[in-house]
Amino acid sequence: MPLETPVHVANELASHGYNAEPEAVTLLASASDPAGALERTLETVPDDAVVLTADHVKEVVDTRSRSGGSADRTDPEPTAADADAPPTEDPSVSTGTAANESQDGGASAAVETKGVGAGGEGGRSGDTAPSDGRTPADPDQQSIAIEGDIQSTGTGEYSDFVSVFRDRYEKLSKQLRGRVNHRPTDAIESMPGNSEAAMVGMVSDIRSTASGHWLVELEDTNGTFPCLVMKDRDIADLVNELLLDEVIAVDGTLADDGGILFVDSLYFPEIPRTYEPSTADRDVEAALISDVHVGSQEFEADAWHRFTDWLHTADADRVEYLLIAGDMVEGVGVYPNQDEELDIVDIYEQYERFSEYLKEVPGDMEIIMIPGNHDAVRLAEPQPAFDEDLRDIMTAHDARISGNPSTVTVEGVDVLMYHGVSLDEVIAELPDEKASYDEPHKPMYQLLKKRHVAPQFGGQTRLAPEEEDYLVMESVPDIFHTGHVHKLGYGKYHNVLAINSGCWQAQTDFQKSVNIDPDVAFAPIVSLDTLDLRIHDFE
Ligand code: D5M
Ligand code: FE
Ligand code: ZN
Repeated sequence: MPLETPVHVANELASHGYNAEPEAVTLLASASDPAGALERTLETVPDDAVVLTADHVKEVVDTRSRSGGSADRTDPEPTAADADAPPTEDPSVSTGTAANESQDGGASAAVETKGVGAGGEGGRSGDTAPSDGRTPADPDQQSIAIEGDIQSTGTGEYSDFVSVFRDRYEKLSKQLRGRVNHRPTDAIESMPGNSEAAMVGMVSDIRSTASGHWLVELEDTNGTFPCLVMKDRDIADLVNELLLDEVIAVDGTLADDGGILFVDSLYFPEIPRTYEPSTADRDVEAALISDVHVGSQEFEADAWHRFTDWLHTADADRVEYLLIAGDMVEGVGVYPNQDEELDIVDIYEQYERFSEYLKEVPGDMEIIMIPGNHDAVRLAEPQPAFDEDLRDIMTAHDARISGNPSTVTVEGVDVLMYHGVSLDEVIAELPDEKASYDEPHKPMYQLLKKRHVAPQFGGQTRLAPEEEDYLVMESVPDIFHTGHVHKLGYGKYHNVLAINSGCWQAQTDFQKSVNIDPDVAFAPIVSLDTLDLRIHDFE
């Protein structure tokens, strides 16, 4: 059996009696020789291990020898490797509302007060419709602007790869130029040995040397130059965070013969620490969800009903926006053997059903949605918005539809919505303390720091070469909203609120085989005037 897909790897491991961490599976599947890697891992894993961990795999597979080392994090300014900023319990994020707040508290408060609401348009049909405690929103006060509905011009030819890389380099080097006195590679090549030099470049290779130092090759529009990060320097810890194809800046001193740069400082494009997010002018909230997976046998319809019932209560009066970050439906043929777990096998019928579920959302709420990897749009990112056929199916609630990623400005607050496929890769590549499934906001911090939603080309995440690199974060978002990994996590990175919403799909067989324990039926609700969060659990 070929082993290149994670599901094959997971099955193979299961047949040897192993459960595996998702990260271990991803690492094995992305190894150059997955079958060999798996065999070697099984040979070396201790006999008493029940769960195969990413560390087991890393011992055998060449993951650029990022053994992770938990060296101190003394971060040189201003590179600020603080993807370890306060996680979930950050008081400025969670406003003291316990994670299990009122799943039915709201519903039971749904006394028949001003029974107007969205009724006919958005109310649930049938006799289960909740009595509407909700005061309808005033459309004159609402505002939304959306950027991200790209028109693909890429043809997949070599020249497109050149343009997309050039554009990435241009956009990100602009952000880094202020940090260092950049010299192009050909100028550095002609500088005498021992000179001080700095450059902005795209990471084209990362290797460890025989003596344990790091050789990072940087590429600019002229060529490449080798940069050496000594293992005993504080900045060596930052090498753990590097991904191929991201753009960074370095400065340091050239070797005696001028052929290599000894790095003193390393800079990421970064979110400025002093960033002050914009907020709305009034007390209004947005619910941020993703990964609904309608059509899957594991879609949690009851939890969805509890959520939409709650939206009709007075407790949700201020919730005027619903953002859905991809994977509306389960799709078909997304993963091998997926059909065994489908409740609805026809993709259009899945969207029809999804559209029915959307009707339960109060009609005065604005809905904004982007596609994910299970949706019926091209898989390669940037993903275009749903096409006309799908829009026609989903007209019921008049939702706004855009591409993945998109920046949605809701009452002045810029929300960067991205489904999140690259999170799997960031989690697989980086040490646990910097990115893990249990704390999905941390890999989001990494993307913010790199100012790019999917830095690595040619890996797990499929990227489409376009004339421009639409995946660069040219401006700083106020809120970064992703999904995909089916885990709830949130925190602030340099004042930007990062939220990974959970999902509405219970654990699938695949997820069971790789120990993914999804966070099901949570609705993070963010106040747009304070950026405070309350989390509702509808499980
Ligand atoms: O992704 C949900 C999460 O589970 C995400 O972290 C990918 C992972 N996943 C789920 N099924 C698979 C298979 N079959 N192979 C690899 N990774 C998988 P979602 O996009 O909802 O499927
Ligand atoms: Fe999903
Ligand atoms: Zn997904």
